[in-house]
Amino acid sequence: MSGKKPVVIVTRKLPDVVETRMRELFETHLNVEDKPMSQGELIEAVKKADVLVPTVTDKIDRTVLTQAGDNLKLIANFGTGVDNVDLDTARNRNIIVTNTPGVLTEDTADMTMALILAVPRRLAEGTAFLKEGGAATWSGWSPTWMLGHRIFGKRLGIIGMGRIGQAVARRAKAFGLQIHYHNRRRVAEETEQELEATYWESLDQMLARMDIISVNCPHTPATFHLLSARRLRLLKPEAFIVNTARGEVIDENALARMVELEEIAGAGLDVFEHEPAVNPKLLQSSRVVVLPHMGSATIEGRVDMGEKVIINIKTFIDGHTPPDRVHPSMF
Ligand code: 8YV
Repeated sequence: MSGKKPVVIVTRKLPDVVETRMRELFETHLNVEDKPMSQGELIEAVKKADVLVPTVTDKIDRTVLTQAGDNLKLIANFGTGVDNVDLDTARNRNIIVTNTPGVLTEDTADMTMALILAVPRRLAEGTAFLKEGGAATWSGWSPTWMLGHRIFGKRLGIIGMGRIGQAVARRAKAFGLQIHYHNRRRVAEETEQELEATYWESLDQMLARMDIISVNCPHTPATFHLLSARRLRLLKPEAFIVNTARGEVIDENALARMVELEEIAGAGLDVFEHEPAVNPKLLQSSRVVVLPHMGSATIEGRVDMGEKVIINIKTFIDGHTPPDRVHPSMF
């Protein structure tokens, strides 16, 4: 790559300021129409790119990677989760993978907290009532109408106590929730003390005792359907579940069935198992608040993510280890 600008193929439209800077630095191929690429188009891209910049909507699987040209040396993912990339095949082919950790932590934690508030307090139902005809017939305040559930004092069980999980815990603590968590590893004692967090080695035992569950772990082979039908049944029928991580962590069909049978009080979902498809049972239920994968969707967050992608590419091109290099063992 010496001398020549590297060919960087970006699979989706990124914020203007990010695209402009990328064009200054690299021979950048943009996707100005923002149409998600097919697997065939991704294969064409990896054949000619030195660097690929994919997003969560691109499956950079074994089939794609085994057809990559020898020039493909870096996959600079625009996103923190790298479950869209086959990390083992990338490593075997000496392709470095980077992600964008840290810069979307606070935005994603805000969205998680928004769902923790929205579902028990029936925010979406109230809005829908007024906007979808109810304003004309509403007879005014009533002492027993639209009652939700208090969150103050309730038990929040966080699955995955990494950066985002901890940022959720900080917010939830300020709202008077009691913090519980399950994680592969127990977090540092100071962190537990700061968050007044109780560690549960057994996920099953934690699930059975929580009022609200928040999923904040990455999707990996080990966390696929971590919340299986069996585990979902451990939840109290009055419990709520919130997921801003990855849909694949929950058995979505099992959850949809429980929602339908009213075996769970409600759910707040920003992510789905088969995105962009959403189980119709979840869409139909007034107990479920659904968002179209908006956790990190702030202009500030997306520009910061772009900046991280640029730094990772530039550092790599300059012959150094990119700051956000991902190793399969991290996930
Ligand atoms: C990103 C996300 O916007 O970073 C992540 O892991 O889930 C999203 O918020 C998306 O992944 C972009 O690729």
